[in-house]
Amino acid sequence: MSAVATIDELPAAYRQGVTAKNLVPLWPLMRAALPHNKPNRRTQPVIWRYRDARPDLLKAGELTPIEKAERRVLALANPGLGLENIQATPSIFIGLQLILPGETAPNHRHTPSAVRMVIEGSGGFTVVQGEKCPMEKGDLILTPAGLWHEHGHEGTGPVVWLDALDLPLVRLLEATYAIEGEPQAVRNEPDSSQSRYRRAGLVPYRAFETPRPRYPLLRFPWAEVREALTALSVITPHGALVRLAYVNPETGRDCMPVLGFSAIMLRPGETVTVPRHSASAVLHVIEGDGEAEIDGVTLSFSESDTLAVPTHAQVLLANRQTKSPAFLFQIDDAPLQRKCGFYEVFD
Ligand code: GTQ
Repeated sequence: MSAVATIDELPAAYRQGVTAKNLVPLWPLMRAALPHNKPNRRTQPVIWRYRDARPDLLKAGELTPIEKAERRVLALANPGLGLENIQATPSIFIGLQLILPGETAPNHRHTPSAVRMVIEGSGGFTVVQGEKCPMEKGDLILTPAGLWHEHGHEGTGPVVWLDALDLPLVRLLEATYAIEGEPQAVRNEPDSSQSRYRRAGLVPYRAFETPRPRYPLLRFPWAEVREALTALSVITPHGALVRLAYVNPETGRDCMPVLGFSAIMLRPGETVTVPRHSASAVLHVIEGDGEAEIDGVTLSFSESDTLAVPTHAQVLLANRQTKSPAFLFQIDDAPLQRKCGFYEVFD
């Protein structure tokens, strides 16, 4: 088809007439709304370096008491999307949260779903629906939509973690709200990763008709994920991606409705292509250093750095170290795109 008409081609009187009735001609906007072959993306490939953000986060600990912050968080905002919109990608909010010894981030629940990935410090914990989840470096904790959650810190020194929420999506739907609650009654038992779901392939016995819990496993300890990746790396051909998905152990499928999670291991000296897909993503460096090339933009990363990956982007990852592996954690909106029926993996 030839080029569509622009708005200027319409008589001024017609334009004013429709505008007064809250009507808008679609055809001049058609290409912006539905570009040919590939989406228009405002999301930029960017990196937030932890060494740069850390002093500002610790300073916030001095400037703002937890009582005045509710959650003491610095948002990682993608400049392409407007800083005030606090979006790392169109669907993903990312924050760095600081909690100091003895502090509590009060109990609440809300419509967005969240996860935490611990960056530094020891002795932090999150209580989700009465289940106390310890938080050590690299641990992933889920707080799905509607579940009560509060954070605390029983150790010494600062605890910092990465928050990932589907907040931008829920805001777009004009459906965000939170409810404050009294502190939860904590069950005196180990979290489900240490009790009900101790090993892959084994789940609590139940007759098959009974409903399965929707969110059976809320904590994925990093020590176990790291061990599983290392074992997988031994049998993975060179050039292929060593990667594990975090799933619901009762279904084997996505563990949350909107956001998906995976862990990638880069073997010493390895450079790999990540299969290109239609979802936007955030990469967080759990361990190691190297380079990411995202749509031709090269960004060198170190431990605890975080990167934004636009939809449809070409991603190349390289481990700079020749003796030690690197580990990255990926958050993406593939589960949402699958539900909407347009998720694609290319090549
Ligand atoms: O810890 O519950 O980064 O409610 C943003 C909103 C963290 C939380 C964030 C939140 C939380």
